[in-house]
Amino acid sequence: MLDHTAAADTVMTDRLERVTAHEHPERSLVLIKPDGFRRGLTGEVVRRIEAKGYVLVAVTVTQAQPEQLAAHYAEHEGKPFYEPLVEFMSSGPLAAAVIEGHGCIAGFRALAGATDPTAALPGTIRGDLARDWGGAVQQNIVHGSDSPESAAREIGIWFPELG
Ligand code: DAT
Ligand code: MG
Repeated sequence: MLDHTAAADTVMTDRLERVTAHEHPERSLVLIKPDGFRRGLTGEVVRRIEAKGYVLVAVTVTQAQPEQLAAHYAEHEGKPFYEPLVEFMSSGPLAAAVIEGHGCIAGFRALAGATDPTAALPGTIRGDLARDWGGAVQQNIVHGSDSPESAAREIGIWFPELG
């Protein structure tokens, strides 16, 4: 015989889990780097994010501060491209955004394409919109968080009010 109380509990649990899952979908930190911002590609990047189905939680235009870049790129300190990278990221305004949606961390990295714009496949942001200019650092239009831990850390750097 069906236990109506247990059945109702199960339905309620499923509903709560669904509600909870939708209330806390994954978030990622996206930067439209100074090359992308300068070239007027912010809208094109946001268009691709929205066309994919991810939702903008926050977006702002800002001049990156040295402390923000030191924190953001701490993992690359000491690498040959680190100083050129910080200089490039300081070379003009950038747009920072928090996007939301299940799987959006990996999903945006797929939209962005490979780090090296020469290798990035056509159809990706970097493949379609970026190229190698022969400099010490690759200018590749966008940054996207690479893990949930990075996303939480990076959102705290660029949007302390959301961290
Ligand atoms: P990604 O931005 O794809 O996560 P990353 O975190 O390894 O790549 O490096 C940060 C940025 O530094 C990258 O977007 C472009 C630049 N960069 C990385 N590796 C480089 C290299 N070998 N030569 C020149 N620039 C590089
Ligand atoms: Mg990275």
